[in-house]
Amino acid sequence: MKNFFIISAIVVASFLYFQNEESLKYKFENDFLIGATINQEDYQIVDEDAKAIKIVQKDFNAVTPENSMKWMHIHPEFNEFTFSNADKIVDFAKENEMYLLGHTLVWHNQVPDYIYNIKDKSTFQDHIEKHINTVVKRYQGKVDMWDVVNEALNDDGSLRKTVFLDMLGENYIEQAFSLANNADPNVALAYNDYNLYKPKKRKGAIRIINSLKDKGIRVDAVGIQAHWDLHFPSIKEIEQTIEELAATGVDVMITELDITVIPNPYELAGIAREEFKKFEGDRKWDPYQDGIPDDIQEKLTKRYKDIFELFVKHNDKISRVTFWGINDKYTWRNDNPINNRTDYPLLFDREYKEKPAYEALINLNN
Ligand code: 9MR
Repeated sequence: MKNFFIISAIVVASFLYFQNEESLKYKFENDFLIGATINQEDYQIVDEDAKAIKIVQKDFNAVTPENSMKWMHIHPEFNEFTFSNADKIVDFAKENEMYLLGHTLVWHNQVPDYIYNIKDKSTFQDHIEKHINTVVKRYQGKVDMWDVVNEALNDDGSLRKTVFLDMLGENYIEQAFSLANNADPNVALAYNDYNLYKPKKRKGAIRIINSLKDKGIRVDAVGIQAHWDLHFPSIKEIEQTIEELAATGVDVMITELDITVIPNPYELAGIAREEFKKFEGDRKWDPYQDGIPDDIQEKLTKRYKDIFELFVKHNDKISRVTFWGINDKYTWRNDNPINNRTDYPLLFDREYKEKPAYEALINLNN
């Protein structure tokens, strides 16, 4: 009998402990969903990076496949789909009752080469239809929202020249949303882009959303990617972005948040990817190889605090905030555009430990 009471007490105590466990998803449960990405390439789902997976389970209630659902991975050949990695993430989201974002159906990047060899417009048209139908239908009832079109705009608000624009003309965006809607009328549909704090680009996004709506084509959300740095964009610019996008009537989501702390090679913009090779290992572009200095850590912490205070203030407009990655070890920032750098953009460090920015968010007044 005595043992029974001791065991029951332990069970109740652990239940209470885990209920109160520090966790971003509980912290912001009345504000918005909190997401992270899971990558397929060399870790996490494939190699079962257990530590990263534990973090996702403890702190997050939304997940985005960082690469596995992109065209080149899921539809690598004209007549071939490879679903295995995406399926693993879909199963993971289901087992853990997480919101799942499908990323992404139509994007000019990470498309397989065969796409460029389709010369006939009607074949191209049929093919994009097949792609959207197959992928969306496969994950019907499992994916909560699709990034239907990703990064269709130039910074000046005009449409980016892509293979989709070339082959289908300006209304490829409408076509993509209609096809996604026909494939699954219940899944939410989003337009996703970066640099939306730039007024001209933001206008372009608003134009896309309004024109879809005017034509009676369903669009439910807009994704602000949020690959930002310690200073830009300003809180004021971010606020204006959230307010103006929300005024279109669609949900606003922060879809790819990370804050780089190392120099952004803006001045190198425009040079070819291979040319960045010569900067690899150069301290000028990679100053914190031995660790993040205290003052930079403090700046990062303050930056995250300021940004989340703003998100909480607009919790009536923002329904999800997703980080682009889990910890600093595997962020895309380490390899873009210069390979092998040491960046610190996320809330968990290279040892999977919570950073001061994490604590600042857990202690935020919301
Ligand atoms: O994080 C992704 C990285 O692993 C890929 O190599 C890269 C390829 O372009 O894409 C990264 O994710 C991008 C996302 O899909 C769309 N917005 C920008 C993200 C960072 O580049």
